[in-house]
Amino acid sequence: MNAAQEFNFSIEATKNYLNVNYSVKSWLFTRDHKRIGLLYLFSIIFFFFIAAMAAALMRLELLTPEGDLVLADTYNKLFTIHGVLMVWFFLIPSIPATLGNFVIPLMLGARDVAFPRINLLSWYLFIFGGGVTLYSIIIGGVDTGWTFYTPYSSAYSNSYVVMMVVGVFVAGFSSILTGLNFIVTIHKMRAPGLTWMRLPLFIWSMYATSLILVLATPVLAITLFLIALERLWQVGIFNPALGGDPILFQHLFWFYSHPAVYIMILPGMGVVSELIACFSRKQIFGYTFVAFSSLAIAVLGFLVWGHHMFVSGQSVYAGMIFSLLSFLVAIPSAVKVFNWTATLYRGSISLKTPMIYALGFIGLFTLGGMTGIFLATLGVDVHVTDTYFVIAHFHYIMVGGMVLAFMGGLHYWWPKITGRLYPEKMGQLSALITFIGFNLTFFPQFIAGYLGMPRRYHAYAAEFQIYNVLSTAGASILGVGYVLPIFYFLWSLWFGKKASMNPWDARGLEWQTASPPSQYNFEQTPIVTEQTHAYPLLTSEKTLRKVMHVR
Ligand code: HEM
Ligand SMILES: [Cu+2]
Repeated sequence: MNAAQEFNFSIEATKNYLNVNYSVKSWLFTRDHKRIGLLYLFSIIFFFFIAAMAAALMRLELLTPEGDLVLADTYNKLFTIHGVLMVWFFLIPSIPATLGNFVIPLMLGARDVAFPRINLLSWYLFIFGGGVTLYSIIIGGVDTGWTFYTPYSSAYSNSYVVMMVVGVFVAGFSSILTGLNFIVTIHKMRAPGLTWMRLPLFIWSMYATSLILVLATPVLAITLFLIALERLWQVGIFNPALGGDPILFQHLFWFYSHPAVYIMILPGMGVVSELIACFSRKQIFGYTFVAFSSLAIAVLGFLVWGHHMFVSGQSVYAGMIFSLLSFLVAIPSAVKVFNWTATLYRGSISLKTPMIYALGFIGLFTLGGMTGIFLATLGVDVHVTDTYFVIAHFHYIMVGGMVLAFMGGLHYWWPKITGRLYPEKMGQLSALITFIGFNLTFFPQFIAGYLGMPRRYHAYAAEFQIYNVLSTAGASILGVGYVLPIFYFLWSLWFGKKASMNPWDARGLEWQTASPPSQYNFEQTPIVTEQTHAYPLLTSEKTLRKVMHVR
């Protein structure tokens, strides 16, 4: 950068979306997608830490085989708090509502999302739903688990099920509105020249995610509504005593909740595609395949819900079909993993913090996915269903996959969001601590589960203690990995180096505006002439020498 540019840049940097106005009101009534993204960021971090406290208490209880720390009933409430908050108030909104809100318009070269006011409304619905859910916990808690299985939840559980269900119901509308907003934004607000086949892969993944959000969430809303109906007015829907069918609940619930796991993982895959391209300085291998595999996952995701019901008493033939269909989802997922690997091959790789998270994602997601194939195999699932094997599997996908991608994305876009650089060494260190802590926490659970340790109990047979001690030790390390970034991110806000427009030398329109961006993102609407991840084939003499095998 020459002096004139530097000067220009510093003038631009004085007025941006963060400091155009400071009042609380300007934040609470903002229609700026970037500020709304930040509002979501604070909110989901808040919910994450409450849910993590519940997890910490559970892991402490499970340190010893006896139930000596909390009562069985309290334990049930803890895993309900943990599951409900993690799934509905952290995982589902995490990448779409925070990073997605922030970067989608920037990546498209747009001023904002299509419906800025609805975007703000989504956040209020989310907060209201979260508030109601927290209130149901404070006044007594719920012990049904996050799945609210009937007829326990609708007839027997002596707790605040209806209130918690209302909280989740309201938050669902926030999801639907966010999905609609993104779909319209991606269709209508792309900069001139930004054709579908030039879109960043993150946008493709958010598009597929939004389709699921819009199509699946209403089913959840109806299901929760039916629970309330049965519980409050004894309308026979799920309770056999009233002429209902509990299996119906499971069908409805999983028809939403299986696709919901793709709401969690697809955005993660989108982030990882961006990171792999940027930090190996290559176009993603097989761009079109990676883009369409997101859509394939979204579509297939609607056909496999019955793999959660192999032991529910559904027809054996249904079980066999669901088992087969579940294997099919492995294909588009594997396409992505293979294509990322092919991208890395002979790339000019730099192991910056976001890249470490991305590589961690690939490893853990692959392990989580492969154990998913075990669970999709009807006969194997009958053996490990409701054991810690399942807990390990979904934590590998959701925590090892999604949370790592979220952290990777947050580090990657942090300079854009705040205009500051975080301390790189600290970032690398916490990524490493997270990776190690994660594996120590959840790998032993595969073994414990395979050997038969059941889930959702506050006490267990003494033979499983060794795995639980390892797991609790791992959880403490993992906790350090999660807490460290909060400190250095805060530190960077005051003491971090000022970030330039494009500190990673990354591709994509979001890097062609100031860090942090001005209120309306771009001074002029950018015009796009090439694909987003198109890195020049060879970046430096060093790479050239490496590729040509010259020393
Ligand atoms: C911080 C590390 C974490 C630890 C130590 C942890 C620990 C646990 C434990 C002990 C259970 C209960 C298992 C049982 O008895 O059935 C559980 C369940 C669960 N966890 Fe985590 N967890 C962690 C992070 C997460 C995260 C980040 C998510 C989501 C993003 C998550 C999602 C869930 C879900 C959905 C359940 C199922 C709850 C249920 O059985 O109803 N966990 N976790
Ligand atoms: Cu599933």
